[in-house]
Amino acid sequence: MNQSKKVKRSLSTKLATGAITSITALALSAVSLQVIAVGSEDTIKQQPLSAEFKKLDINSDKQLSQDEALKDKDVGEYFSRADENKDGILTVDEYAAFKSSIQQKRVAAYIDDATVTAKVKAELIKDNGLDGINISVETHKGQVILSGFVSTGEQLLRAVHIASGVSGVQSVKNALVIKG
Ligand SMILES: [Ca+2]
Ligand SMILES: [Ca+2]
Repeated sequence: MNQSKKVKRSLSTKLATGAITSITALALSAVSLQVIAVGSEDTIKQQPLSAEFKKLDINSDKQLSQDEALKDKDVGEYFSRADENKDGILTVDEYAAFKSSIQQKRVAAYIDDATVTAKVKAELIKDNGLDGINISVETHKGQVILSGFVSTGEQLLRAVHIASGVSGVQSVKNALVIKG
């Protein structure tokens, strides 16, 4: 393994650890997250996950029964998906593979939402008809929420229209208020 790969691996290990405790802790810029996420594809057998596995494995038989797995919210809910060979128990490999795939999806979803927010903001700022208006943009799973004040109904419709046209936007919820 070359040096840059090693650095990436250790970064992505940290990322994986953060994703377990709180996804909101990943409030880094979308750009740096994207760089880290690229390296996270090969982090299946990292320390943090095997440590978690040990904690869950109450009877220390190196496998998780469905009851033991219940204590982990992700795996408890999707046990059969995590149990790849369908033998009713999870090995550390099955557990780690499932957990890391979930974490990667979360990171990817977070990056997507942050990117969509940035793109919508950029488009709104670019638009002359909305000049000087401060619109807040939030995105959750592709749903964009616009809030703040506009001067006219026309501006409101324009903002919603612009946001709807941004790639990655699933829907736009309007919470804009027309200043009377
Ligand atoms: Ca066990
Ligand atoms: Ca299994």
